[in-house]
Amino acid sequence: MTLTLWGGATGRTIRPHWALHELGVEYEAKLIGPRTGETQTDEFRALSIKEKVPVLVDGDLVLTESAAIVTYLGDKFGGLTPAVGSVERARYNEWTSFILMELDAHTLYVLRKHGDLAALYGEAPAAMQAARDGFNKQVRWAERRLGDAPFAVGDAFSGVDILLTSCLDWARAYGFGLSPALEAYRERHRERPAYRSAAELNYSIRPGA
Ligand SMILES: N[C@@H](CCC(=O)N[C@@H](CS)C(=O)NCC(=O)O)C(=O)O
Repeated sequence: MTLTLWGGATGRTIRPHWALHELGVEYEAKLIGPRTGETQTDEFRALSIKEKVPVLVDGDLVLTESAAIVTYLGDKFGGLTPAVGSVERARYNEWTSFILMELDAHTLYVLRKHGDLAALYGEAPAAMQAARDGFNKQVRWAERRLGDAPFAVGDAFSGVDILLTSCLDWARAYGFGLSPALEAYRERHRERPAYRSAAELNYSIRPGA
């Protein structure tokens, strides 16, 4: 049965596209963008009343949340995720929670909400400053944990590298400086063929205003 992945145009939607390209899994891409009205159609709302992308459909399974989709794909197709119960899996989970909360939701997304999307969410200069400071503080944990290692978890590319690179791309787009080691890590992963093909697809559409 063909997998269907809904969504494109953003640093969150590239995550599952990249995972599918790494795994070499065929799928149908329904490239709808945020704030285009396409997440509010009856067809899409029947899948997710969150009205947010990405969404994966695999038979009867409708799965939301970019990190959950990447992890599901890794587990299902045998790559990108360490074995359940291993130390590596504990580290995978630790990194995933850290990236989603400390680099995505609490900091970069706050900058997005009250920066580019201030017309929707309102101006909040103090929250913006706290988010900038918070990102600079939290990213130090990633720097220290990663060191000069090529991969975040163990000695293989994993879903964590997808999530982390997507946030580092986002941070660079927002003008954050990264340590030389983090910048080298980001550049290396952006050179992967699967990143390039996924990015070409994901960014072939643009978000709405
Ligand atoms: N925590 C979710 C966040 C999903 C999310 O916020 N998606 C945004 C695009 S990055 C969206 O679809 N917004 C819908 C809209 O604004 O129309 C994830 O990681 O998948």
